Amino acid sequence: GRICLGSGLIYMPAYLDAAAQTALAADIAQVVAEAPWLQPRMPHSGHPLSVKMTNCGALGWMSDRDGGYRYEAGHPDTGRPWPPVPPRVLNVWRALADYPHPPEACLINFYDCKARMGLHQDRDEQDFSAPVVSISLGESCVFRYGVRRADATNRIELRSGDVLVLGGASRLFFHGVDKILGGESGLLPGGGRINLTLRRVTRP
Ligand code: MD3
Ligand code: FE
Repeated sequence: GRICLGSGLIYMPAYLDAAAQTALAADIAQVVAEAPWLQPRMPHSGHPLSVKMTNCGALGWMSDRDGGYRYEAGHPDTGRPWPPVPPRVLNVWRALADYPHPPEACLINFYDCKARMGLHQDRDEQDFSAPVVSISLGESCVFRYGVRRADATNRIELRSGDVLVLGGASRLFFHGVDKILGGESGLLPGGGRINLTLRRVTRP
């Protein structure tokens, strides 16, 4: 099913079946072996975010105390370029993004049972005309979004295999992850939740 939640936000519950989720989890494990998890930090304060992150694709999102939020072409510790986006991940973008160019960035977020992500906008990209495509794997979470920071927000539960497409006006919605829901997903060996966000960074 394809559920329109308004303003270009499309929710596709169970877009990936169990076999596709297993295959994607293996693809991501391979990326993480080449590009180990990073602890992102808030600009200026250096306060750590509760999620761990890594990337694949030409550009990867990162944040540290001195450099702030930005995209970089390689992993800060290994000095190597980010691994390529796995073909199975690119297929999801091709099928759903309705955008004639490939994504440049695939941010991989890892949430343990206590991690969360505060309400924010994604605006470190130069091109907001491209959608963001988000793929959820592992434990479920409570995802929250709203048009403006002060507005009433909507909550949906995102489960393993669900996909969101944030196009049109929803591209600049405020959003966050309130809570990881204790799980029986069993997809990820140590538990937890992984989210992939596919993005265009530069104008084509
Ligand atoms: C709504 N990640 O990495 S994905 C992020 O589950 C991020 O890890 C969350 O927010 C996560 O920036 C949410 C869903 C998502 C991604 C981008 C959006 C929702 C969005 C951009 C605009 C509006
Ligand atoms: Fe975001």
